[in-house]
Amino acid sequence: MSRRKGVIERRCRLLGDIPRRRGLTARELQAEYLKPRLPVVLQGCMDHWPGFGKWNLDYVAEVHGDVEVNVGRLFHIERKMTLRDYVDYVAGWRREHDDVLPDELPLYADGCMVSTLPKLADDFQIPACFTELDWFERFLPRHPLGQGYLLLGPKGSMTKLHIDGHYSHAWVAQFAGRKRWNIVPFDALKGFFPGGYFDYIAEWEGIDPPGLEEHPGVEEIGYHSTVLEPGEIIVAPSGQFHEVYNLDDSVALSSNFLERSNARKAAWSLLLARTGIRRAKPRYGPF
Ligand SMILES: O=C(O)CCC(=O)C(=O)O
Ligand SMILES: [Fe+2]
Repeated sequence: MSRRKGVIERRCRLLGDIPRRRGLTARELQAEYLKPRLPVVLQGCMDHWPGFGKWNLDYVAEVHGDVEVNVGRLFHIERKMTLRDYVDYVAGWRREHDDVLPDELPLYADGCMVSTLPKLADDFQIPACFTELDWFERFLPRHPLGQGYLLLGPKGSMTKLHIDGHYSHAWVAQFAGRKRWNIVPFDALKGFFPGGYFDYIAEWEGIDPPGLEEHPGVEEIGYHSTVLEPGEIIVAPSGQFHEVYNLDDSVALSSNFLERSNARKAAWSLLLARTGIRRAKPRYGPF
């Protein structure tokens, strides 16, 4: 089956896989990965979650079929559908496009706040290495970026190159299916954004940097890549561009967090957005 490849995977230089760690403490995560801004895959955190091995598209539709979710492509919300209708849509799309992916992307339900799905609430426990560090929970418990989101999509759905809002760190826990993750640090691409990070999230979120594809130095830009397997959690620290492809029908849970090493920049970013001086457009809505 043909597979889509984003601008990073097509044009940049693969540096290697993303390391896997088991039993990492909050302090180790902070010192070895968050502070130096290095991605990592955590293994073993989901082994005892009741939802791991149980959550898949059919299960979500079975327990919360009537809940309406936004669906769209490439960060543009196109409409609302019930989870039952969305899962039917996915099955239909997969029947039609099992072997060869069409140019058109399938609809992706990638912003479904998990708090709207109470029957899933007891099926996971956010790992202590995040909760012990997280400042959203402590200072902005209702901020949308700190909430958990379910990402549901068929094989062939994707998230275009982007960076997460307000200098936040992101984690994504994979329940079903696999995802290809390609990651490049902001510094490697900052030449494309004369206004810096804030301009990117304000103006360019989800859009491949203009000119990157044809840029003469593009082959020198290094990226890390991995296939995230069910039961694994990837951590993308603040300022990491990522493009993500669902290699199978996929169910994942994602959230963002702040801690000592990104909180100061995040606080400025949140403040500027709040005052309207700079208008950030992080991916999950108007905040
Ligand atoms: O899994 C995906 O499609 C993208 C996830 C992502 O970019 C995130 O949660 O920050
Ligand atoms: Fe992201």
